[in-house]
Amino acid sequence: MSVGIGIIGLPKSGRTTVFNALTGGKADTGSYNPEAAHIGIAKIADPRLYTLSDIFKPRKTTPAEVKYIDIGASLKSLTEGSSISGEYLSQLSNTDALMNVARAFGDESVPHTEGSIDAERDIAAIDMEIAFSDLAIIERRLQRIEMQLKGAKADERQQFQHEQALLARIKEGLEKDKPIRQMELTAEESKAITGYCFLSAKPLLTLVNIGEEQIAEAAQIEHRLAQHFSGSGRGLLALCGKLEMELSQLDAATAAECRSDFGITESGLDRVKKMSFDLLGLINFFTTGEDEVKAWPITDGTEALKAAGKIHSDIERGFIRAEVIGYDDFIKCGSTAEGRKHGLLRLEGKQYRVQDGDIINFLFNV
Ligand SMILES: Nc1nc2c(ncn2[C@@H]2O[C@H](COP(=O)(O)OP(=O)(O)OP(=O)(O)O)[C@@H](O)[C@H]2O)c(=O)[nH]1
Ligand SMILES: [Mg+2]
Repeated sequence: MSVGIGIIGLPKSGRTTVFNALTGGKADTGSYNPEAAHIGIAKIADPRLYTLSDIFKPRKTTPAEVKYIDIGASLKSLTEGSSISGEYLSQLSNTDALMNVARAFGDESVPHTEGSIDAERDIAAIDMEIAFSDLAIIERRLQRIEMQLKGAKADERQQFQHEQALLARIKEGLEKDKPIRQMELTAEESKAITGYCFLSAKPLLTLVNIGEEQIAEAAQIEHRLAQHFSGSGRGLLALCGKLEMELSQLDAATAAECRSDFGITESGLDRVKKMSFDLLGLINFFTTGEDEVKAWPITDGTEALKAAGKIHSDIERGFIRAEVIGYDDFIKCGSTAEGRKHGLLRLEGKQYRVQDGDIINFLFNV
């Protein structure tokens, strides 16, 4: 199952436009349909994958994928609770990260609910909505614990009191504008709250949606806002959603030409995907062969046995060893056989911590 990123933001900030650009989707912009969230897949362009593909010339080349969900409804309306909100909120809760699209583009034909354009104000407003959503969950839970404590036995009591104290501490932090991702929780505490799927615990990418006429200032806008809205588990970048959506519908060569006309050197979408990937703490390992060259996204720190399980449960079950060569070593040697000769192809065990760019052949027996 691929990791998921939930797109949030104020109405008319360009969420669906950005969603279309990222996923090559063709969902209607300029109107929002409360009956259906848009779900799409973005392919993560890792240049190393294509280099490997040039070498192996496989029948199939498969990049890592990230799922994006454009909920449409506002977070505020979800927290306040209407009939459809439960389902949307749970879809959002089940994502691995959030992306807030904040409007910076000016366009008279698209009125802003606040009457003016102010990205900084809107980013802060969404931060607040995220905190409110978590506070609402905590409030409800604390009330329940209060009730449960009344009839609890001694051993249960202690457990409830533990949870009560932890939630009270988190609540206090949230009220002081500190999102959960920035709180210093122990591994045990983090584990204790995973079931709540708190939104402010998720990594957050803020995407500042600028207009075409602001492209020349993109780096400055980004720099200014990133000073306030980046940090651990949090990233910010500026791009023109409308232009990126249009470019995403062209073939690669024409898109690159248009990009250079605007003085843009790098695909804004690739930057978004790369930053999402990094914020999620993901790295790629590769498998190679005549049939398929494939990038496998895993959480940084994953051990070889679990990485094997990503490919197939049989490979995890029957794991013997992993033959590993780092991407740079492989490129230097030009082939696995040469790598072996130079002692750069290593045999690793179950607990080997897979590194970004590792090319792995799992040996297994079932
Ligand atoms: N000028 C300009 N217009 C944009 C840009 N990005 C989006 N828009 C326009 O803004 C309007 C809203 O864009 P959407 O992508 O539908 O925004 P949304 O947040 O999904 O909006 P709702 O779901 O309807 O709340 C559309 O008419 C877009 O064409 C941009 O970078 N520049
Ligand atoms: Mg929309």
